[in-house]
Amino acid sequence: MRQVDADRCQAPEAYLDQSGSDRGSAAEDAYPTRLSQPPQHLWQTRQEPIVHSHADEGPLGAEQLKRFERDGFIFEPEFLAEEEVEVLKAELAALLDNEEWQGRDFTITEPKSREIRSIFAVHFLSERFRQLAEDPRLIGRARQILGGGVYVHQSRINYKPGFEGKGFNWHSDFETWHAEDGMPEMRAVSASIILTDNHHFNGPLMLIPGSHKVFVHCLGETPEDNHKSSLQSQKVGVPSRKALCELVAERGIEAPTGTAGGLLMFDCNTLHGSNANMSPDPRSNAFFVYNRVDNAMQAPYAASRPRPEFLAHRDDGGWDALERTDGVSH
Ligand SMILES: O=C(O)CCC(=O)C(=O)O
Repeated sequence: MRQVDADRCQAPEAYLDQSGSDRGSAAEDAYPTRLSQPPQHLWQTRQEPIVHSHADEGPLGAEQLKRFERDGFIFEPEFLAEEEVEVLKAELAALLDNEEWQGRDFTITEPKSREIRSIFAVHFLSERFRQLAEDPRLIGRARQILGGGVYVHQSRINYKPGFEGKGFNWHSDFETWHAEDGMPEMRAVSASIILTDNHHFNGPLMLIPGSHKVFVHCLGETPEDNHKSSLQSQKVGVPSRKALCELVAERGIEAPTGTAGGLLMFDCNTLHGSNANMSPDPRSNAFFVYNRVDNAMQAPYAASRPRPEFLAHRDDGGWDALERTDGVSH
């Protein structure tokens, strides 16, 4: 077990709201979070299985499934051919250049500049990214892990230009999707295609192996329209430092790296984050989140209203970039 600096493991006071009590719905909620008081336990055990089917169903082999079950992620280098990556890179460049998408709610800029940080709903904005989201190689992996039919709950590209791209705080995606979108259970998986080489210095994704097996309760109630600031810099829905210190001391941190075209599949509850890109090299990764069809969104578990649909698509669904979220034509 690694030594940790005890002072640094204290929860920052900013996360504590001393005024209120825990949310009323916590009693029925399998995964209470966004609490106003520190919980009795830092985390609870996950209730759902991690891998729902077997290697003989393919495409993942027994060893890969075993690692996914143990670590909460697997990385497959050189998953896409070079030519496929070149086409996707050109498509990303076209998305970034499209003036129609700039300033829209699904295009997120860095907190202190106009640099694009993320573009959401890319499988609706781009035919090529739609094809990628529906690629049988990805759908097959998601179906195998989740053991049933899936749909794309969310897609995004996180763009980290050299020197300028900022980091992402530690979080479990499931924590946010549960609290703010109403995802009931841990039956979702992310497929992240790395579109540029990811190396140690350009802010690759970092994950805490094994963290998907516990649900870390987060402190701090969800502010109104939290997504407007959290997608630039997440403050609520971040595990306490104490929880992070304990999990990292026991399980460490891994950052899969490789050339463009690699595929990272990670469980919806694996804790992850990333550093700023201080290198000259850009780092862009595309993410497709597959949710099992019987895990449709309910009312948010810890927010006053659901987030806009570009963050949480439905199974039945269309989404139109030319519609505002309030239904008014843009
Ligand atoms: O792209 C990254 O470096 C972090 C991504 C991430 O954590 C997220 O989008 O939830």
